[in-house]
Amino acid sequence: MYRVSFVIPYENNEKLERYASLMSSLGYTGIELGIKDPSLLDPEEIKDVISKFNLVVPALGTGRAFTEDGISLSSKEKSIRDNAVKRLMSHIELAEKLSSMVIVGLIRGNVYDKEGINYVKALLKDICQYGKGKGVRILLEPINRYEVNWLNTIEDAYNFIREIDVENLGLLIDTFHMNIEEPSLASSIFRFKDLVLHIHIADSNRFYPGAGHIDFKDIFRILSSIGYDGFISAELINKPDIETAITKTIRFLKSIILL
Ligand code: LER
Ligand code: MN
Repeated sequence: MYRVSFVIPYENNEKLERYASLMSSLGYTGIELGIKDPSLLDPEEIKDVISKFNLVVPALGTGRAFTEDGISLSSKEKSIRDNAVKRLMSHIELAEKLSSMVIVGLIRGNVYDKEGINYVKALLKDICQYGKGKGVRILLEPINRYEVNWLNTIEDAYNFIREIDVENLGLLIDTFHMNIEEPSLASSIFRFKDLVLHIHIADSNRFYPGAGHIDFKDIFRILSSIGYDGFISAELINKPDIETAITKTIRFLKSIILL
């Protein structure tokens, strides 16, 4: 039995309620939120909507801080790095209230030299310590080379986590990125299983599962063999529209696994 969630970029409570209602009626148990700046939101209002539909928020996405506000942990400018830390701390504060994990994906930024890598290493360690004090786990996500220029493979992210050496930092693996970067999706999951805390699914074209050529049956076989008990969270290009993507995803999953 897997718990399934769907990633939505949070815009307002009205839309959140609409998507939460649809997801809950279809059998989702989680809704993952991509939030640009949590300090601008009322956590209690979000909590109310989520619990009304018996959903939980397995993870909070932070990438919009990079794509929309241009802030990153690797920036050469100290004020931008400080902003990235501040932003991630506010994600952690919201995550504490929602019992979520916090994703560090694009917000790490691109690196061009050793200095950039060292900034991220030191700041991520601080962020993890802050999360630890609040009982929040942090997820480092390997992302494909066309979106960010380092930590593209699971192996690279795994080794980086080992170097940082804090207990509340794990891996978020994403089938879309894996399809570009990994030699074999199933073997990579198996090799790095001890740090896998969360999974994003999308098909090879980033549309809903079943729309491309990723072998999801093979992925679920390996997840079952390693005893993965986290969420399966769909993060998609929502075409032709989000309602269709939400519906087709869970229909496909129900056709290949027990939900
Ligand atoms: C974030 O989870 C991700 O996978 C990136 O591709 C940014 O969208
Ligand atoms: Mn992802």
